[in-house]
Amino acid sequence: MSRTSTENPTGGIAFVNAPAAEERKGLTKKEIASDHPTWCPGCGDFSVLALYFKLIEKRKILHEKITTVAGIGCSSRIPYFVQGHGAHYIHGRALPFASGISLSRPDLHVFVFGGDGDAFSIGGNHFNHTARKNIKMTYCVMDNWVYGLTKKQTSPTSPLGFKSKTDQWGSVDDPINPMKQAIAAGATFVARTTHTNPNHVLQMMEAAMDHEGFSFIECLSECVEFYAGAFDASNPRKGGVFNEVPKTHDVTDELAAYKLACEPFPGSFGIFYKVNKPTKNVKEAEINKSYQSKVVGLKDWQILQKNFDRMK
Ligand SMILES: Cc1ncc(C[n+]2csc(CCOP(=O)(O)OP(=O)(O)O)c2C)c(N)n1
Ligand code: SF4
Ligand SMILES: [Mg+2]
Repeated sequence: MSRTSTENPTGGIAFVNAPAAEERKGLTKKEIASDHPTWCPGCGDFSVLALYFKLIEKRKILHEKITTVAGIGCSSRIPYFVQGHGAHYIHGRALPFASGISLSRPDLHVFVFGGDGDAFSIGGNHFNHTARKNIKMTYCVMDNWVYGLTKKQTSPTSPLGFKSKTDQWGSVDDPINPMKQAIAAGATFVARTTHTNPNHVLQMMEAAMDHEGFSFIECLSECVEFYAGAFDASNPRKGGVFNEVPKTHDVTDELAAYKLACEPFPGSFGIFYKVNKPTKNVKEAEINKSYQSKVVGLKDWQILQKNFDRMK
């Protein structure tokens, strides 16, 4: 058994007497599954959670290398069901919280989960800004086209005519298109999947995790209680069609990605857009490094004083 030195660039936690990561076995589902999920039987969110466990198992991600963050909503309950570090945070505010984690601990895989309301209503501005800043994390939005937790209000992705407690005569507002929004906001990885195709969900999660930057996945996840059948047209077992992004699609072509995003439902599934750009994590680390070299030997209060003097 050896002592791990975590490659944490900011210093921080050292796991005394823990075996080195390479000597340790990956976690099993039993070790990472927490409370029994409290979702309604048949809810699409079960599938997303199961595939997240599979990802952790398959990629041998250790407890101290992963964190699971969410906002508020049925989908956002995920961190409760994962035996690991994470936070069930404030409605719509999962991304700023996750950004803090990512920027201070770039060695972690930061996974953020949430719903369409959490991501695109109350959290809409955070979505745009986290995407444009290209902060390294994976954001999986479990889109069920409705507010599930609060029992059926119209969400930003509910289609026109959707009858809910807030639109009793049917919604009259054009829904947002998460894929168009993610591309336009500047996300460097944009993918689409559906809970009814587990292999595909895992494939997208792996690709997103491996992306150096802000990776966004829209995962259709049916709310069987308040919007049953919403995604049948994308499910071959219900007479629908599941079309993958054509092999000829150039994922670095923003306009081509936009065209895919404009296809009528059920559209295509897969990676629409993926480009490499420097992350905020890297850019900030460079600034920190260069500043640290200028304040060698100074005490904290002296560094603060220097900053205040500069602001005069
Ligand atoms: C500041 C704030 N406003 C409103 C709420 C009430 N609220 C809780 S979850 C939710 C929407 C959930 O919808 P979504 O994000 O789509 O998640 P789902 O339950 O469908 O998975 C709302 C409006 C809240 N908890 N906090
Ligand atoms: S209300 Fe809908 S989204 Fe919430 S747990 Fe039940 S089926 Fe899932
Ligand atoms: Mg929802």
